Amino acid sequence: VQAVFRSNLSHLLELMGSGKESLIFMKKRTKRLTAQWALAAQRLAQKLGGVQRDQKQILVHIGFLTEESGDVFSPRVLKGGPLGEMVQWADILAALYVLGHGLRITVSLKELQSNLGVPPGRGSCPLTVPLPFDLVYTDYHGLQQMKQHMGLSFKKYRCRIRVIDTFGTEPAYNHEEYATLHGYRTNWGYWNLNPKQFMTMFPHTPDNSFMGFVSEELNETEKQLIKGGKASNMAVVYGKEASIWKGKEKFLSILNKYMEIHGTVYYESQRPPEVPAFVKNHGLLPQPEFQQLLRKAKLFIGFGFPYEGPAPLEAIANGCVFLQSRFSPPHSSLNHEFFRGKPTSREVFSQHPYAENFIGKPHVWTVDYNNSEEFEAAIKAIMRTQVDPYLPYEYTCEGMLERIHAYIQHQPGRLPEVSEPPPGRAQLPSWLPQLPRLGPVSGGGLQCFPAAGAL
Ligand code: U2F
Repeated sequence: VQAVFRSNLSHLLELMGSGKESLIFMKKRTKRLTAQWALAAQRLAQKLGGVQRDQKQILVHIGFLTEESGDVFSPRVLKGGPLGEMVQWADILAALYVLGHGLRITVSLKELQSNLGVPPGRGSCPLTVPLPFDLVYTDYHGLQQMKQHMGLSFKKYRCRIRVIDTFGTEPAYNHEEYATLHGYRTNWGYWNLNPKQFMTMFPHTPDNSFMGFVSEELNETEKQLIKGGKASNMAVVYGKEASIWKGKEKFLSILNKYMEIHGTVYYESQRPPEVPAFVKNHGLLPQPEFQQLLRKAKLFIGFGFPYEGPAPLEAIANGCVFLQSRFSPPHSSLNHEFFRGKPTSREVFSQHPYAENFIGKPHVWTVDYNNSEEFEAAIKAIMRTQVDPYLPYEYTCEGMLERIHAYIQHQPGRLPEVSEPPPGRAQLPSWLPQLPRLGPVSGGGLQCFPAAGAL
């Protein structure tokens, strides 16, 4: 069966189910981006000409949303908790659907079992049951659940699985024997998958694959309108959880000398004590209202956390300059609590290495926040700088569709298992759309992606 591009997403919205706050967030996003996806599908169809695409049967099992894994995210959707993962899953679903593949979506163990053909209540299935899917997209939680409940089928079919893995998994941590011998075993496991089966949020290593997400796109009229409507002295702080603001009074008071500071920090009844009185706090905003705020602002400023989220790309796409701190020494699982136990020792040289390395000035300024003069000089220079809204192609709907199409078409459904860790850093396959680099590479540059062989 041939895959046919789809531009009506209402059936996808039904497939996504309902109830959880996280699903509601994702569905609203998908609905809002429908026109953008449809246009991208048209463009990609034109680009591909009449190329034949097989329709794949795909299961998407979002493990972190299942009750069985604790579902810690859904209750925090309206409280400033992480939304980056939900942004990404919503976009993955949309892309697969728009590309015309057959989709099943599961967010509970029960649904997973019934789709896998595992008898419910049986725990692990002792037999090899044929897997009715060509591809399965899941996360680390889902992987664990599949291993527990698929019995012998898991080993047989694990080459069809793709793991959505924000920060990536380095080969040394993936390869069981190597991990065991060299101290790279983590709680997330040593799954002996092909490292290409792990798909990251940003393109930071060719060892894994790059999945990404999309940002809302502007047309020329909107771009002009935004440029005209910018308040040159308006700053929005990156951080919807109050803890991110803790200990940042010094920077906030310097910034306050020049700009009107806005925040979108979640609060229950009172202003969180971490947010100074001179800040205009809007509370956590629905995504479209957050975009509107970014459209008016000149500066989006990060204080070091969260790492590698979608918001800076949205800010840059809406014509903001993103100012962030350089990390020296770099942060990694060896020295920072957040990364501890993650299956990677990649060193992160700033809050958002992708923004630093792939976008750079004039859109992105990475400075040493410990140096108040450098910090203050950057703010002054940014206020004088004119920037256009900018969205890298790989984060447009067309870019994401093209990439996922390329993976499905060219990456074999059955990725061979690894027998030993690859000797060095993998090369990007030639069929993958290449990523252009803008701005100068500063700081750690690509050195922050150490070669697997160097470990
Ligand atoms: C990242 O997760 P976060 O959710 O903290 O990432 P953000 O970049 O802050 O933003 C996610 C979305 O939240 C939206 C905004 C972004 O698309 O439009 N938003 C909103 O709806 N309302 C608001 O008031 C403010 C923002 C990352 F994505 C995860 O992978 C990491 O686990 C996490 C921790 O490093 O950081």
